Amino acid sequence: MKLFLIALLTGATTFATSAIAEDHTAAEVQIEELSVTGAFIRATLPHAPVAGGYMTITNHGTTDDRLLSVTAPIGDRTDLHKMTVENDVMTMRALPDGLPVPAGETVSLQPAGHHLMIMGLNTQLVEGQTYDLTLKFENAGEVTVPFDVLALNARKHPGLQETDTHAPEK
Ligand SMILES: [Cu+2]
Repeated sequence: MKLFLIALLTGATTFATSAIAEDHTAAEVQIEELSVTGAFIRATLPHAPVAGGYMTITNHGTTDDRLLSVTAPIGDRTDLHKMTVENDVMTMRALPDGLPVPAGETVSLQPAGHHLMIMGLNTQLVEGQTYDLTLKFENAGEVTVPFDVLALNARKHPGLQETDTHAPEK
């Protein structure tokens, strides 16, 4: 049974790698002193109720900022989530006060770390699509960011050159 599962996972990985071989360029969006890069949402199976969103936010300024909320046209609401491991079990918690983006720092939202969770998804997300999500920051204000839909198991945007990420890899 375990071998079967590994075979399945390996197959899925191979599929994803070939699927993203086509050239995706990660958009970089600037707002005030912030830049947002590598934004993507994972594709979903039909009728999936939720989808995960990921991106990297860099604060080039000298003032701390905070991602307060996100709105997406494809769901009822979008939550900011934090992934934590408790007793070897991964759990997700909402970040009711938003996500801090301290001055001079880069914050990565990525699988197994902080992420956006689009709830009440109203459409199936298919690789190759792009959706505009609106991010609202405490200081920088509102900005619209294009999120590319990548493979179901995508771990990062292939157009993102950044190698330094802070969230734990699990
Ligand atoms: Cu979540």
